[in-house]
Amino acid sequence: MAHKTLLLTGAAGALGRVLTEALAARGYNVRATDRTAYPGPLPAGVRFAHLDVADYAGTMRAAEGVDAIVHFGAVPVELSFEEIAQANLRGANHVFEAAKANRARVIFASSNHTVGFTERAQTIDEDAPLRPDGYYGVSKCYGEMLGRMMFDKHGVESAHLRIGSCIPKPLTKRHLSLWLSYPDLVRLTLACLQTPDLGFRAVWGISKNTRAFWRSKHWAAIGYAPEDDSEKFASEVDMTDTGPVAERFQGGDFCANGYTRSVPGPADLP
Ligand code: 15L
Repeated sequence: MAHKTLLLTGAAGALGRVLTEALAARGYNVRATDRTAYPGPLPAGVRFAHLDVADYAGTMRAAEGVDAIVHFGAVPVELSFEEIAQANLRGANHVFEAAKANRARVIFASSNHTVGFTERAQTIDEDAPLRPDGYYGVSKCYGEMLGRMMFDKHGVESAHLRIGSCIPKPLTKRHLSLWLSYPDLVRLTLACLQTPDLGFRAVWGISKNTRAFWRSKHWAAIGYAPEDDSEKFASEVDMTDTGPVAERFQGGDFCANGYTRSVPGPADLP
């Protein structure tokens, strides 16, 4: 099995737990880490250790001898720049330094908020311009640029999963376009671990949603074949939007959060 020994950061989070269980069940040797305790019993064969990725020495130690780092240990929402910088900028640096030292590949939890200020009416591929919708989105763009540099300069491979809304089922109109089911998250992560030549890629992280905002240039190449479609929940979701900014842009409420321009907004700039 390729890339068998894994360091998983953020293992105690919702997506981290899904991956801890799924990867261990498929025979990966998972070193699960987080800065908070793992809630509930650990899956058989998984070792858990406390790790804050803002700690350089701790991250280097935790990654000794691994084949891949599945990096989900980050602030997942908009917070102050200082809080985001500590976890998402420093943490990303430490993870990539550890990957470089161990010749490991990185599967990095990036986000739809790297392109949040893209209008919903547009269908884009992964080469569309970055349009982050806050410091959180900017931090994920930083992770992607760090991955680009680390590949060009040192040959460290990485996939940056631009995850949409990874929740058990879609709840809003926006989710219908951005939903990533838990089983598809696992399929996408496995594809990135198993593909022989990952190189550097930013990859959309959604299911095969009928109403997707995105089409992918990379899914076929890495062997990701999503199986779920949000459409089967369409009659159950809340179709009202939360305001003119949120409803106009793909990032939704993250775009509206702290927005000080007069509506409509940046798409009207020359
Ligand atoms: C994200 O990147 C966040 O981590 C998550 O909390 C959700 O807000 C998600 O995006 C989303 O846009 O639904």
